[in-house]
Amino acid sequence: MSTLSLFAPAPGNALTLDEGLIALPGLALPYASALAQAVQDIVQEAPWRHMQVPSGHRMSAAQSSCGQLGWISDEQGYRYSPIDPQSGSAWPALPLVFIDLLAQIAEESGQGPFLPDTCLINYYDEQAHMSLHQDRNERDLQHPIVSVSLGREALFLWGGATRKDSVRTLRLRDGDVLVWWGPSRMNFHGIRRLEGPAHPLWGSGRVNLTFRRAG
Ligand code: MD3
Ligand code: FE
Repeated sequence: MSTLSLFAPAPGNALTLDEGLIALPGLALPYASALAQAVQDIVQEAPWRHMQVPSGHRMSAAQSSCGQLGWISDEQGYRYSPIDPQSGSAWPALPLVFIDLLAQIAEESGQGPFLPDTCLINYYDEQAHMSLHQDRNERDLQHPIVSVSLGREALFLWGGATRKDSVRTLRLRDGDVLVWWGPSRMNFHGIRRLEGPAHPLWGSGRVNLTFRRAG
């Protein structure tokens, strides 16, 4: 009897890095200027803010959201909300370039079409990081999460199913797309720091888009 591999071969430029983790290096590069314009438009409507976490600490990464829902954290806890508490109105819609990019990601990853209802946008400056955590506030944890890295490189921390598991590092570069599903979807992860030179569009910062189906 032979053991079947759980690592299904993915088409095109897709690399399978782990069980449930597909990388599409540089896939978003052709969209760079349209993505930068779209993020600029979103943060005009829903400005960057440093949210508090329930412990009372302030996040070092600045955040915004678009889509039907947006990510909120405060002393009350973590949740998704259809209203941006800062403006009292709905979040900006997902811009067309995000939808176009998602369609290409679906095609290149070999995953089915993915219909997110939110995109969380994180902004990291020189000082920002994101501690090791799991993402578990989405209603149905079976849906994949798609992340898109823009701007300066970052050292990504990628752990396992429990906090005790060993943590590996992965350098996330401008335009890199990762699709997290299955077991990888629940893995601990974080951002240690930014690295490398400034970026022509984003300067010394880094932006990360995470597309989620949260509701
Ligand atoms: C693995 N963001 O927003 S992107 C987050 O670069 C978050 O801003 C980081 O972790 C960032 O929650 C990491 C890669 C990523 C995003 C979401 C994941 C990896 C993930 C959700 C589940 C598992
Ligand atoms: Fe996360």
